[in-house]
Amino acid sequence: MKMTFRWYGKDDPVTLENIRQIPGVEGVVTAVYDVPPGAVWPMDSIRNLKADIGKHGLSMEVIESVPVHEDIKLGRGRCAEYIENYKENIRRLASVGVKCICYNFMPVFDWTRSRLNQPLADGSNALVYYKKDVEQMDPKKARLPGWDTSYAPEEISGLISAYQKLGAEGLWKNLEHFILEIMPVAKECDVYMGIHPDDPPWPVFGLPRIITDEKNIDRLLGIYDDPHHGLTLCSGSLGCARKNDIVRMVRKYSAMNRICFAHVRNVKILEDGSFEESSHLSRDGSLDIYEILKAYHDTGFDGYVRPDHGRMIWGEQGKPGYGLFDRALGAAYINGIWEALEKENKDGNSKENRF
Ligand code: DNO
Repeated sequence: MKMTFRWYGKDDPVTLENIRQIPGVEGVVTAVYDVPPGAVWPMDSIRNLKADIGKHGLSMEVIESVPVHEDIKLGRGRCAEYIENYKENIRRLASVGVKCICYNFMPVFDWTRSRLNQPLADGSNALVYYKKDVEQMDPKKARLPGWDTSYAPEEISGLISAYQKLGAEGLWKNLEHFILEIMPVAKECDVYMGIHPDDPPWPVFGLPRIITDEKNIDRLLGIYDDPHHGLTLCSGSLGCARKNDIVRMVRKYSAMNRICFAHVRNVKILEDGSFEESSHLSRDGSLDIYEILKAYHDTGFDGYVRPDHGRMIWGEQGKPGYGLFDRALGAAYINGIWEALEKENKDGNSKENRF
């Protein structure tokens, strides 16, 4: 397991100096942020990013994300050109030593929450998804930080109706086309592509969502049978649906070598199926983080891991979900469990390391 930490580049209030001081963190997970979705990333930007990170003693082996343009997901417009650009980005990133790329195939909106700073009982603030709020939300007006802000409200309505027409099967068809196009390039470059599950894993605002459960993940992996075509297994995204047994999924897909990147976080599922993001600690949420990490350990997981969203604690102001303190506590907690697992199982697993 290689511990990493997400960093949003020079504008991130969390600095590389901060990240370097978190015990056990070897690398950052980042992206070139000033290029619109679909475009080729300038080689200079990629090299400068890597150099900056390297100066701080950290590696840049994971990119999150290379965004997939809506034309690719909708199979229309400049889809073919954007797919070629995507391949070029894979080649460029591989040329500087990137080994894993995270992406998602969610229509229009990435992760969706209804409140970004809901006070919890302990006085911290967290991201929450209250079903009642979401029913009242107008996706054309709301703006959340995970969402691509390059669309005007009029464009959003058009996109929403295009996806409603496309439906889930249409989206599958376009995902299959995308995977079959990019995977031979990724394989040749020895880059592991890890698709991020839909967050939350159910349709939102009437838009189809397909990377949602074990059945669909089996279907997804069947599209191209190679470990380079894999998952960013996000425990909190899949885990906010009660039907998903995360420990079982980790055990299964990690044993198959189909997880290249692990996002570890906890969520507390409420009675009506709403959820609040909690601290990483097992007892604070609905997921058993010890059992999840044990499943990774038992299956010889050698991929990248990062603590995921944190609450805002100790008065920190920052990017929702991505402050320093609570995520650093998450990293320390994961490190602690992992060390215990390593020491209790000294014989380890004899799998060959990929990374
Ligand atoms: C949320 C993140 C996601 C993820 C993308 C991957 O905090 O995990 O936004 O980066 O879905 O493309």
